Amino acid sequence: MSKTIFEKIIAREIPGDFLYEDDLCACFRDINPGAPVHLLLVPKRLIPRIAEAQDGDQELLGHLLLTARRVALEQGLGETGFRLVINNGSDGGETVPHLHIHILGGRELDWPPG
Ligand code: IU
Repeated sequence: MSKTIFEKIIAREIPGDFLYEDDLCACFRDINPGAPVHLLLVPKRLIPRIAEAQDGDQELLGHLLLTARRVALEQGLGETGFRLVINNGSDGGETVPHLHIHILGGRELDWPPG
């Protein structure tokens, strides 16, 4: 199966602006930022979308959330706030079929989304 664009970024086959990486996940800047801070946190093991996660992924999913929290705080978003977003499937606006958490902040974000 061909690699997803995020697998290629994580493998350094195409460039990425990394802020964090460990054995399970990596965080890099979104190439088309929708906010002053717009990061993507991606598990290294491919899960196409949250709807396809399994019970056995509980530890990984918990790690992703806690890592998203830590990166957001490191980016100075703790005081003003931030948003974590997971898009799932076509109606959800998912364009890259590799689970990722958007970390958004640095301005007041609209709600509800379009
Ligand atoms: P989505 O939730 O699947 O729509 O988010 C995919 C994001 O990946 C989107 O915000 C893109 O701007 C971003 N992205 C990227 O950062 N680098 C890339 O090479 C590609 C997409 I393709």
